[in-house]
Amino acid sequence: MNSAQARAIATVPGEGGMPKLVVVAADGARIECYLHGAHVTSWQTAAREERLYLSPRAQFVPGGAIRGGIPLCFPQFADQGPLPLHGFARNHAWTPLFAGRTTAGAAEVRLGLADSSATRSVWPHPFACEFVATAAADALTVTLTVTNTGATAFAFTAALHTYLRVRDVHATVVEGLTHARYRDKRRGIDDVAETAPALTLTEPLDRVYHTVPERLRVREPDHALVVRATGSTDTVVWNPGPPTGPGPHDMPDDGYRTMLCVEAAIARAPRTLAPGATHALVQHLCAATPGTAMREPSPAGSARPPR
Ligand code: TA6
Repeated sequence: MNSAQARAIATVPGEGGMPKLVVVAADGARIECYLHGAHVTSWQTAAREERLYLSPRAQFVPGGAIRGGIPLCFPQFADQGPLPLHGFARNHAWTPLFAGRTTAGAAEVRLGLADSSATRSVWPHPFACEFVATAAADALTVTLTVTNTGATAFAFTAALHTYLRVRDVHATVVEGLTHARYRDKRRGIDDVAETAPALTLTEPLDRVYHTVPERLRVREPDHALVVRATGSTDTVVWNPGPPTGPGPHDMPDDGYRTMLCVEAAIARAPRTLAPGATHALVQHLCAATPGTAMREPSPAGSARPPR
């Protein structure tokens, strides 16, 4: 894409004057996505219900990370390597490739990031990433596609670090993890089997589940969300709980009460990509009625199937 085409994609000034894409589907579902980090900061269903948590103290500064929404972690998950926490993708400005409606009327944004002298100075690999977010009705699909554009293989870890908005995390449970094995980062234990029929969040939690079913359900008393992931090997469940000392500067002390991260990740073992190879990490979120059985989320009316 040339710069004239990039200019044709309309952005609006967001927080801190940073450009963002705002797209509304034919049915009213809505996505906001900053070019900075290709960071989705808001997803509203067609019923105009916001389903992502964005910290009221989130910082919008070049080079920084936005607290909430869907941070993209690439080419490193967390502190699993020499790069800054969660890699550099969330701290770079991405190029807008598309913002508008699909032929099916869904709201869609598409952005790209390729290696540059800045990325090569910390991670010496040619790559191309594409991020697509598509919303319609009660569903959102997000896809991070990574291609090795170089001549030698590289390995990476990654995550769609989704911050779900919940009414009260203490009244929220995650269903579907029973028997999955996990590493508990807070307790320093590894490869433990989940025994709870439903994971409660009455305490701070930081776990990487590595034998997970494709589908989970986040259930609240009057809300539910089905989360389905493909192309991931791990599911991260994180809630920091109340700060025990001075809290993070970009989140209120009680912010943990209304957020829960459920992340589609490649975390436990890096994924190796041969020259020319591509890998797609996909997360589908679908709002559901709490009492109903888990059902397959629709691919958010996307004109293209997730790759
Ligand atoms: O994905 C969970 C996690 O790795 C936690 O261990 C916690 O550190 C978190 O991410 C937050 O990362 P951030 O850099 O956004 O503060």
